[in-house]
Amino acid sequence: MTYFPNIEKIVYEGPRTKNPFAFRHYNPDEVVAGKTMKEHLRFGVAYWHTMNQDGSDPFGKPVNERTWFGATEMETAKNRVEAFFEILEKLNVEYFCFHDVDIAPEGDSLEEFYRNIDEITDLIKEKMDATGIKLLWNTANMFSHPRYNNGAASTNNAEVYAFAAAQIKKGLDISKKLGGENYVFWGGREGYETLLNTDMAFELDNVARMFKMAVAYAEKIGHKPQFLIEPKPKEPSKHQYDFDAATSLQFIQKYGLEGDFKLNLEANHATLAGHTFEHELTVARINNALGSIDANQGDMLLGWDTDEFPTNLYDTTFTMLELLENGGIAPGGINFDAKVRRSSFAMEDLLLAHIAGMDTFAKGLKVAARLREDRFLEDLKADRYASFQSELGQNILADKEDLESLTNYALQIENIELKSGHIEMVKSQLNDYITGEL
Ligand code: XUL
Ligand code: CO
Repeated sequence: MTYFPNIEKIVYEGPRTKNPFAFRHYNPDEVVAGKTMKEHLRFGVAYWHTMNQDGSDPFGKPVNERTWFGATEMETAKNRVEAFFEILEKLNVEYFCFHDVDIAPEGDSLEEFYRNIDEITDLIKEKMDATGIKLLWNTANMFSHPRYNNGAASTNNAEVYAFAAAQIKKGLDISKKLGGENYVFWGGREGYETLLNTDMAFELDNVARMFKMAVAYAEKIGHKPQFLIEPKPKEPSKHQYDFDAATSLQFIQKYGLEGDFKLNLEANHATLAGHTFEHELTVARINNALGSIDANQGDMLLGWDTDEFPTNLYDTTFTMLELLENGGIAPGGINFDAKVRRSSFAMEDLLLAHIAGMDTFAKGLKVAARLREDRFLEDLKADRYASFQSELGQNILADKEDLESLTNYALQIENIELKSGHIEMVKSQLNDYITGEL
């Protein structure tokens, strides 16, 4: 059975190819900056956007043409696995990610949900074994069901808290079964609407308590994936507790979770928080917490999470600069948390959209590697901070100065010479790197 009979496995044909079902930049085994592109990029496909999106929006009915619907929900779920692995194989990606509810119907009870998950993960495991494709991360969807109206780990209802724990436990069991390399917590409903009825300290303590239970259970079953918190400032919660990288790091540090948790950063979540993605990546990197990324892009004119496929070369270049500076992203990866636009409703768009994202990242990697080879930003920064190479600067950095000694120095200064940053020139040179002229 094939769901994409007219599409062959996507291969690299170079930037001049006219074939839309070919990579123009992503050449998996090509070595860039000492590693293959495949090793650098560790691409993952998101089950939810690829297999579960129907193209509907608050104003319109489903539009996506999909051929995997069966007579029952379980039949559809099984067909989806089949189609999903065909997509993964044809795209030549190594990884995938899913929520529990993406892969199996919830049924009428927790037991039924567990049974469905077991049956579907058996199938997924077979496919993984046959293809060598691996699980980047899974997670529990603790935000769609009405029971999570007031949060999951931050709920006001102890029974809802128990239900969330049961979903996480199962999530870790299947992570073990499938050899998941990471496990993600995105707290869609972990936040609040108004402080009139919310005890913030109580809720945050409970979220940390849940995370610690997850770590303890992972240790108990002998399978400890890298745990990741995925920050997002708003939507669906008005005030989300994991607002951005800095807020999430403060939470991780307050509750002593540094050893077990890093961050899964998403581009569109960064822009919703009023940051560039590279800002978020840097905050995580300098705190040794850059775990994995959800690759997508937002729309400057819209105020919500549009989850578009990443096609902006500047953004992917800046992202890859950070990943290279981080020494790579493993055991994390680049997961396309992105969905095709409502107008891209054809089956083949699922492949074309991923090809676009993969090529944009591959090209961004090449540009970033060239920038690093030429020490373009390194030299720029070295020049900008050059005054700290002076005797005074070196003394400050060696903690040899204090307020009194610096005051004595300052009293002798007649004229401070400031240097121009020439930032417009820098941006123009960067354009030449992006267009390939430098
Ligand atoms: C929501 C989002 C999620 C997480 C996983 O904005 O990004 O899909 O990545 O729950
Ligand atoms: Co995400």
